[in-house]
Amino acid sequence: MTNSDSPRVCVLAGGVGAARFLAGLTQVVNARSVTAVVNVADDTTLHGLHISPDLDTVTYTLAGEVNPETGWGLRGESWRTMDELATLGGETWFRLGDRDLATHLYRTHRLSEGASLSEVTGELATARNVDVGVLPVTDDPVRTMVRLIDPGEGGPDGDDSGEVDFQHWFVGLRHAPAVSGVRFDGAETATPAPGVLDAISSADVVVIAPSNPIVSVAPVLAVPGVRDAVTARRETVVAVSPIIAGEALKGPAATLLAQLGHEATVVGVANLYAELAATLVIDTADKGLADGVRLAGMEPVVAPTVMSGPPQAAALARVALAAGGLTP
Ligand code: FO1
Repeated sequence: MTNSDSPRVCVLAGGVGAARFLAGLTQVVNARSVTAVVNVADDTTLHGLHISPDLDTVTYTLAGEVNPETGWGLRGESWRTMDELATLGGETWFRLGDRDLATHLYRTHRLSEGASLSEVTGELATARNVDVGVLPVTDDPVRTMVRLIDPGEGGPDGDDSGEVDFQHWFVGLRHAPAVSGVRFDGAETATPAPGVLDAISSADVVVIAPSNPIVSVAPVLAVPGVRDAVTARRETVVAVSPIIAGEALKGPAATLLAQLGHEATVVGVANLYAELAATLVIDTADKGLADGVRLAGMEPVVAPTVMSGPPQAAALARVALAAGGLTP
């Protein structure tokens, strides 16, 4: 398919689930007509390096270089730098592989030269021959802060506020402590990165990827202008539920939904997305909840949603596009 006759698709993306969906989508439509608008609120600074886990997960997956076991990081990774750092007594709780480190060195250096995060992201994607447009939702710093119900004595990292940044909770504390709230520090004053609002408005279909609604999709929508741009074209916005039979395939989405007072089912997801998207793709395991989704204000489309491999991811992409009125 040439670029000109390929439908334009914009995907609001978090990490692993979104990356697999995008890889499926590029089997169905021309990669050059796809734009991923990616969460940056998981970004963190370690060893003086700017780390953007979701941007890297999307880019590595589309490049065919992602570690297939973890879904993040690079395949064929080695850990000599981490081993050496451990010998020095350095911080090794967040594992940065030797190959992966090159990305963080490159990004941090270019940012220090004055390049924007979106420019650097484009350079990293081009270097890996990724044709999908990979855009951070914003070039400004936005960080997910997680409030813990019981931060323990003195709180995590000696901070008695009870709040930690996303990676300290997710990786450092293995997302074990219960959560009473999340906020997206910096979101109110952030502006969408160049091309983000246009990608959302001009796409034939917008897909909200099967990512965590609370800590992956919400921080994308929290950047001023993004939610409005999505809502304005609601009829051709399709969300794919990351919750299947009350569980997330990966990560703490179901637990977080429940802890923050939402129903940890496709109906809970529909309650969160009804204002933004006309259609919710739910797994066949949840077909009994289709009426509940409809009552929440979204049209349910029942299909297999587990992306166990490239054919399943491509099939899910086809379902999402058809739900948005496209038949590629
Ligand atoms: N996840 C882990 O569970 N442990 C890690 O040590 C870890 C390191 C890491 C390094 C680079 C990167 O891009 C991602 C990494 N992740 C790690 C994954 C990441 O924390 C989360 O999967 C995402 O932020 C959630 O979308």
